[in-house]
Amino acid sequence: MSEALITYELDGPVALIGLNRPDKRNAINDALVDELNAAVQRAHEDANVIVLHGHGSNFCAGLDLAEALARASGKITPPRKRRRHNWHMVFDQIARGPIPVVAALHGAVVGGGLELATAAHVRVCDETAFFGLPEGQRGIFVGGGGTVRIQRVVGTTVMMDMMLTGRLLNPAEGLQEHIVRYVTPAGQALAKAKELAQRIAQNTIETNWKIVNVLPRIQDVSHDDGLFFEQLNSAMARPPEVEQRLREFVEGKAKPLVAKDEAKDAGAP
Ligand code: 1HE
Repeated sequence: MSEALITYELDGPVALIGLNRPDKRNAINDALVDELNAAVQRAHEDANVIVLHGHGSNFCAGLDLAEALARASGKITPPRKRRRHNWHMVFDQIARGPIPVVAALHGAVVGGGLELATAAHVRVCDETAFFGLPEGQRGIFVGGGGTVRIQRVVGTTVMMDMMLTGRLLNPAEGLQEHIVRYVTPAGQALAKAKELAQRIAQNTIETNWKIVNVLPRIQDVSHDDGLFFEQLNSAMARPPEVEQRLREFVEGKAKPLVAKDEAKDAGAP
């Protein structure tokens, strides 16, 4: 049997999902999308938080261009199930699934790799990372939700420039354009992502679900509707665990909040 294109590991409440095609720079082919889909579904059953990372020297080189060529030249036709497991559906399961996802990025984070990264909720990179959208150079277009998600993250001006000119962003620029929130020294993005995931896992499952599901939806509606949804969600039934957490705070027993400038501790400028 050939080696898995996706690795899956459970570390307490955190599922580690790794892109595992390092010899092809973790380029995304149909088989990898299917395995990613299965891993994400499994994590939704097993875990409270996902860490998404790449094996080898890059996070992800985007669409598998060799497979895309084979398809464009009629050498292969996509299997029927691709209609169900396409990029949009799988990336949406990451972005709007029940649990938060932290992405650990390094090396190439380009094309579909950047689309995948921006489906995650918190993104960390190390100083080897670079971000790009080389679709223009390849004669294709983004197809993994980038027009919706990347444009929201970096804004039209930056995405337009990246797509038209092929400009690559370095980690400092990635931080400036909100592609990442944390920059670490080389080789430490995964460790930082795991640390953040363990911290996120200490929140209640219900609040994490609301954060990753309510925030992006409120971004899509009007001011009035947003306030209405917010009210509905804050009024939703509170499990006993919430009462206990509120009591801990009121009685002075809650843990202090984490230092505000911790992004700087993580190596950010
Ligand atoms: C690939 C791919 C790939 C590498 N599809 N095989 N993505 C791109 O335009 C990025 C294309 N890749 C690169 O620019 C470079 O490979 C990297 C900068 C990512 C890494 O460079 P490097 O020097 O470490 O590796 P390499 O020697 O270029 O590649 C190593 C192998 O990986 C080589 O295969 P080999 O059999 O000759 O060893 C490459 O062919 C292979 N490889 N990247 C297929 N992408 C749904 S829409 C989304 C649209 C997009 O994602 S567009 C962006 C596509």
